[in-house]
Amino acid sequence: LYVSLPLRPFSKKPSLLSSSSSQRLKSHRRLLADFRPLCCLSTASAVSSAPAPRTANYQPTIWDDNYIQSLPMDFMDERYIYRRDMLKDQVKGLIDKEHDLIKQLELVDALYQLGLQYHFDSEIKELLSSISSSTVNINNLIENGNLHGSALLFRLLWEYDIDNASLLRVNDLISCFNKKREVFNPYNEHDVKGMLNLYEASYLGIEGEEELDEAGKVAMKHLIGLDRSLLSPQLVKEIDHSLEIPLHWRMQRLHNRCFIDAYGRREDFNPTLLELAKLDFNIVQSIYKTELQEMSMWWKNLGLVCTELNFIRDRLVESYFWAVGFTFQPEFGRSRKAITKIISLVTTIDDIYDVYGTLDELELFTNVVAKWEIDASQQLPNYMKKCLLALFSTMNDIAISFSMEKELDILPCLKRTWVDLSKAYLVEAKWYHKGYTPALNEYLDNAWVSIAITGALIATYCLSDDLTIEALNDLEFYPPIIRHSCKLVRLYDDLGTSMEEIKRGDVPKSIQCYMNEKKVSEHAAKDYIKFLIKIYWKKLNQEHRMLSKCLQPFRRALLDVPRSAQYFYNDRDGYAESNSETKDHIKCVIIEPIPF
Ligand code: 0FV
Ligand code: MN
Ligand code: MN
Ligand code: MN
Ligand code: MN
Repeated sequence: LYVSLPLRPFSKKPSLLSSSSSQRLKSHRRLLADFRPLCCLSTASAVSSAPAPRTANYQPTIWDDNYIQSLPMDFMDERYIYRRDMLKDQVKGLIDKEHDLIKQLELVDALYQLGLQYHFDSEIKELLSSISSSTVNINNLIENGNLHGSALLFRLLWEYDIDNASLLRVNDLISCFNKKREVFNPYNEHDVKGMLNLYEASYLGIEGEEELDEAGKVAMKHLIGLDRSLLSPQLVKEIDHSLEIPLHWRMQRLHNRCFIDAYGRREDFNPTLLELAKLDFNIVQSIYKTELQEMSMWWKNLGLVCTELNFIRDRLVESYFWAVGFTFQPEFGRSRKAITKIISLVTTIDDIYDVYGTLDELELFTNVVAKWEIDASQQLPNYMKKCLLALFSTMNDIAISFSMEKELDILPCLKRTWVDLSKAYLVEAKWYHKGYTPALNEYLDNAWVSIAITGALIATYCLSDDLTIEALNDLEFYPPIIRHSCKLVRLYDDLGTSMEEIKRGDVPKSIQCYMNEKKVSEHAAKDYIKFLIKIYWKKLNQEHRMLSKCLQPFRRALLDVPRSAQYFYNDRDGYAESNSETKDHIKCVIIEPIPF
């Protein structure tokens, strides 16, 4: 079985980038690879005269499968579940018993930040609805200038998706703020918490809500200027954390883990709530470990890394962590597992397009994905066949096991995302080979697809327990809310990864496109991208407010995905560089239980 690889001439690229030494290096690697005339299907990697491989020199995974398989499942035991259920009943009692408006709101906020909200969905929704539909309550908050209460309520209504029924509007919040700002007392913790909540609430704004923006900026100034020595150390920590990254932008599970510690340091913490939070976190973590073990086994058996695809990023555990970022509630294991598989395959295919494939091969590959038939892959090199086989069979498996449960065929939808993705990848590959630098808008029109989030988002939609035939037929490819969410991830990814990508030899990313288009410095371009990120968050917020009836796990994922992206791509490529802060994040969410 021999496949001949097409010979490619060494093309000189007239681009802005072609002068860089790294670019020449990549071309040189490709040139060397071009001299490989024949490749034995079964022993390709063993050929002793094999040319220098095309590679990005990604480090191997730091997570050994043996290690994953031997993780202890400390909290699977019945007695923990029993204890948790007892604590849950006690907390329901707490919610019932509390009648002070501000204390009710603070309790609901603590439940949210501790990651316990999913146990008390109906109780909390009922409580918040009754609070927010009472004219007396709202008037009291506004007229008394209770900024802490009104900003907290505003944020909670958003988080629990009940803002439609609410009497509290942005205008009320602003008028409350205007009352308060005259008499703000920086030595009073209640006032300071009010500023903090207003600052947090300002991130929930949409385009056109300039007053909320302005109020948020004023609140930020107040928070920065506070005399920290006069506040409780715990409040200072929470303020500094918020100034670094607001609540609305945080990755949920990671925040829950941090907040459990923070809550335990508060002077007025509730011991029942804290015990429940720790125990529940550890129980859910054990579920994650079981899922991760299954995924690690799947990836190992798929065996892509041990073949001639050994140039790819081997990032199964990081992909699973991404999946937790999409959806963290324990009952969504099916989605998490599908997302993990999709992201691992996306990573593989992205590396084929960005690092290894030649343009001719990539065109063929794109066509085979569009046909979705393994038979069509005859002219392809072996490494591509292996990848396509893995792709088709994994997607088939996901769709078949779902159809056995729900009698709905989601395969066409999954397929569609791969076809669109590979086309977007090919566009970038062509740009790269031509040495073409698009304008920022032209780049983004393609790059929101090539960031490769659509597949996992559509899977989240399709694999929902509540999926109906109507919902499946209504699925659009792709509504603005998906585009905004993807665009945010793309912009975060470019901020974190494009410096290395350009050195390695890759298509110009948003920063470089903007630099080239506007003839500005890298620093100015990065500032512009950060500004765009704020705009896209507002667009996403707006679409999110309008989409209240949609399948819930999907609707939440649309926000949670860009949130997670920030943690991966915070000034570096924390996905490819697995030995970064990402490792600590994975440890605290998936590996290490919270000590009691
Ligand atoms: C992005 O890699 C990345 F992390 C991938 C493809 C894994 C899964 C993707 C997400 C869940 C975002 P890279 O920076 O190489 O992607 P681009 O598109 O810039 O080549
Ligand atoms: Mn890439
Ligand atoms: Mn790419
Ligand atoms: Mn990138
Ligand atoms: Mn952190």
